[in-house]
Amino acid sequence: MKYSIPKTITNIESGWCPGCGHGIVTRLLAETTEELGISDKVIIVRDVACGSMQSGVVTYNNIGAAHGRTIAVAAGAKRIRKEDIVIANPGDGSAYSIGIESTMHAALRNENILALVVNNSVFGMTGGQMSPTTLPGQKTTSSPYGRDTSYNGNLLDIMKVLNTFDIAYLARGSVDSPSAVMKAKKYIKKALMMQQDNKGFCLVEILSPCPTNWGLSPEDSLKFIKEKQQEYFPLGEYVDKGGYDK
Ligand SMILES: Cc1ncc(C[n+]2csc(CCOP(=O)(O)OP(=O)(O)O)c2C)c(N)n1
Ligand code: SF4
Repeated sequence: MKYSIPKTITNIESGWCPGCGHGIVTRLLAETTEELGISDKVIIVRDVACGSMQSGVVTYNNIGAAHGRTIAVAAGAKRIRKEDIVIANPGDGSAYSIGIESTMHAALRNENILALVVNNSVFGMTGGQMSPTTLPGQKTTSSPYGRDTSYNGNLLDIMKVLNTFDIAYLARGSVDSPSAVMKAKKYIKKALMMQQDNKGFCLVEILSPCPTNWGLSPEDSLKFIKEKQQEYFPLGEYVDKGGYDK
């Protein structure tokens, strides 16, 4: 286990709320790119949502994309800078709501990028509205009586959709416990190795707490992920064309 701070992490205070998962995902990414020796080659594409508060916290080259367009912008950046490692870092609202067509078409084109999606089951930045991954019965600011699937529609499990596509890697991790965090790191690392080997499109989704908009303490938010979110969004690897485990 590594305790030293990755060189790409600065000492600037982040804007994330206490207990937010965005910081954990950023830390995992920083550790992983350092271990692979690729930190200087990373271009990260951030959404205007809570992921944008990564700005200043890590020293990667970065592009700020319009809401929902991180994956499309990352695909474009990779096409012109093939030697670089390009990572889109949207939230679930960005990747599965306004940006769902960018996600689907980047996957259909098997673009050689990593989409690292932080799934907190709400639109975090704008005040906790219902997103495509809000759980049935989950109360949000736009579903105050709980998500009613007969009225609001069913939730979207991207693993069920993309596992039929010809892509390189598809996995879902979580940050609800130390062991889950280590597994999530393994998924991110594998996806980045695949990009280095030009295998194609990789999507890694991380179940992540948003204590502020869930109205829960940081500790109870982790329980919510384990007991509720994972019931609808099972963890694991769904597509793996890397062959690195053999
Ligand atoms: C074109 C456009 N539509 C809507 C918005 C408002 N907006 C900003 S962030 C956001 C949702 C953020 O949710 P998510 O992508 O899940 O990220 P999170 O903040 O939860 O990490 C919305 C609707 C915007 N900035 N631009
Ligand atoms: S609103 Fe939620 S996602 Fe955004 S920084 Fe706070 S805890 Fe994180």
